[in-house]
Amino acid sequence: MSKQTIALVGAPTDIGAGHRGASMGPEALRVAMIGERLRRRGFDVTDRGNLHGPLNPWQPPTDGYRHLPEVAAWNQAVHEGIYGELSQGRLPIMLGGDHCLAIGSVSAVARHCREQGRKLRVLWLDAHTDFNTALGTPTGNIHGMPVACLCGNGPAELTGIGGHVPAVEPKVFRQIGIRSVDDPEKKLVREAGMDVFDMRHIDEVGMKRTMEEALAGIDADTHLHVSFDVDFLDPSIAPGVGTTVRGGPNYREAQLCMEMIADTGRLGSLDIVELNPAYDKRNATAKLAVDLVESLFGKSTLIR
Ligand code: B3U
Ligand code: MN
Ligand code: MN
Repeated sequence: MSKQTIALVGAPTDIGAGHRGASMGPEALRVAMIGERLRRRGFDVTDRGNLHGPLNPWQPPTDGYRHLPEVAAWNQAVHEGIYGELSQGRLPIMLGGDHCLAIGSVSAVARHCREQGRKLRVLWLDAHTDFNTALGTPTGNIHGMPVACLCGNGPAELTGIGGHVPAVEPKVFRQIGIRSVDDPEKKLVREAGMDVFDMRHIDEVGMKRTMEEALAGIDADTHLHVSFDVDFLDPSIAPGVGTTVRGGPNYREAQLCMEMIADTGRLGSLDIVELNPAYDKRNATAKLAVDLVESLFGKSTLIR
């Protein structure tokens, strides 16, 4: 069998975030040698460079959304970029950028799966459920809304990306690491029947059982997409994000999470988002993210 080709696709923007700096994420991941590390693991890695989109005008929200036209333009570019890589048989890694960009990437993966007749499972590793709408958002920041938009609850400019509304059903998601949800958002998450493995659950049953539950039902026909918001991690190990929330997975829990995903052999695409070098310490969070991505792609300390 020929080597699996991984395509790195940079999306250098903080257009959906409440803090500036996630736009520097792709370069920080490159500096942390994401390409070389994966190549060393035996993958054929091509860096496709960066996508392009509008500058961040840094305006207040209008009608509950900040930068809606610019967010739509970026997501259109991400959708096309990621869909193109999947169509070529490559495994895309989107180097974000803030989490609003998952509207483009996940809709592209969903479109690819529909065309290939494959099932989709999305693991949403995050401190937040990102299920806000214009009515409930405390900020207007669209990085708090991508899951809602993907499920068809959002403005037409975003729900329509990829041409299939909704892009996905709530049941494809498994959200892991959740510990910050706004009250109106909580109600929507409950109504949608979203599968949420929050930190309370991880504390009670442990990461091993949590991941067994989140990965249950995955088979040879499943495309697994991982949307890795770096604020998933505890801020003591990952300070380089805009919105830190304490009480996240520690280093060992995060490694186990990635290793158990790798063990399925079904990983088909990945987002790395919300890495913010402006808040980082000597690129430590980028290095940690790359370390975890290596585990996600099969690096293991197992001797047995
Ligand atoms: N739920 C809050 C905060 C937030 C969501 N995602 C991030 N922050 N990164 C909001 O603004 O929607
Ligand atoms: Mn997020
Ligand atoms: Mn988050």
